[in-house]
Amino acid sequence: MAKRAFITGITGQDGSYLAELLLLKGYEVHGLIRRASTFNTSRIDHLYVDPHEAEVKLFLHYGDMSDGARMMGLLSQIQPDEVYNLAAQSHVRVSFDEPIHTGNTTGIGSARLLEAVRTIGLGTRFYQASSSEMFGGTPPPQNEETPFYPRSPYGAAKVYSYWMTRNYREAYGMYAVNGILFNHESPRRGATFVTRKITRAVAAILAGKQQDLFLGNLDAVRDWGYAAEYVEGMWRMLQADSSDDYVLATGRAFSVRDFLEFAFDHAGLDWRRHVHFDERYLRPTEVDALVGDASKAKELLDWSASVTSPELAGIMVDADVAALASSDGKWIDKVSLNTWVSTPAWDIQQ
Ligand code: NAP
Ligand code: F7E
Repeated sequence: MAKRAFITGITGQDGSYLAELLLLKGYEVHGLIRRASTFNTSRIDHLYVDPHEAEVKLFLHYGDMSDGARMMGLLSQIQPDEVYNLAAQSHVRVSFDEPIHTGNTTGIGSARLLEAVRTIGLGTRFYQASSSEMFGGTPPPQNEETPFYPRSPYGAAKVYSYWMTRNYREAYGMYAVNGILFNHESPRRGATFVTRKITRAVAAILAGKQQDLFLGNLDAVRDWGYAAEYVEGMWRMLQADSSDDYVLATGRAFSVRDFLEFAFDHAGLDWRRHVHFDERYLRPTEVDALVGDASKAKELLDWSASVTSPELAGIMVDADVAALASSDGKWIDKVSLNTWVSTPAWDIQQ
């Protein structure tokens, strides 16, 4: 019998890579998607199979992290072996604008799902997408023993989900793990996270569609890995003999300025001629430095990251240049030019 997995956040960056990985491993994959007035499945459209032509292994279900009754109903119906909770309002800057919504989805949403898993009582294994943002103000290197000091509503919501996951493990003996993942990026990264904002700008500047890129704090230090490698780590956490919490990271530290250098250099451009400061991209409280120590995952899961930030910047620039070229330059017209460059047309700070 094929294993059955349920993924929340399947339309996101990580959800799309995880769905690919699990399908390759022979799983039947079920994903939760939000009903939207526009299509939000572009990252998983390539996995669609026409049920008239082949056996379907990927099923999508409407639902929302704010709707616990729906989760209960879905899990009773699907009866998954593994649940991956990846859904979240995942943008740190946006969480300052929407703290209550972020708490409801990124925080209490996990509790709704844990409660549904506990109630169906089938021994389902549970993965929680915890984040290095939980460490926030605690200086690096950070590992599983590092104290939390969240510096945003997003970080605080993730700390709540982390402890709920541990509590369900300890109170009810559930197989429930926290993957504490440091920043991981890819050509599928959301366009308003700093790495993708930079690599898309590089492609647009090369194509002569854009001249300026507006950014906030260039001194922030992050440990950027490649998302496609991190989903393998998630899966391994659910295959271990017992449940535990693990950090996934590259262990390498780079600033936003360094990433700019890698991305612009890769395209033969000088970032200093294009990048400008805009205070609207600063956060009320910043996380200065996140650098992970993933030695526990190496030792117990045999997982380690092989792609580091300089290489990742190249992968992302190449993908954005190719995407722009393959759409014959028309992509820039899909939305107003201002939404693609760094100055939003409306006053949303991201
Ligand atoms: P992402 O691209 O922003 O994807 C988030 C997913 O959550 C999307 O599928 C989104 O659906 C869904 N979602 C948001 N609100 C929802 C709601 N109320 N109900 C149902 N679904 C909802 O995030 P990601 O980068 O793939 O990250 C995956 C998870 O890992 C997130 O929980 C994130 O917080 C966490 N994390 C990420 C990183 C990182 O560096 N990427 C690091 C540590 C932890 P739509 O497509 O409809 O918006
Ligand atoms: O910011 C600085 C910004 O938004 C990185 C999420 O996946 O990783 C992500 O959170 C740094 C910050 O990611 C701009 O101030 C400068 O210091 O790409 P980001 P993040 O906040 O680290 C963690 C691990 C998660 O869990 C989250 O879900 O870059 N920065 N200028 C900027 N950031 C943005 N977005 N835009 C700028 O213009």
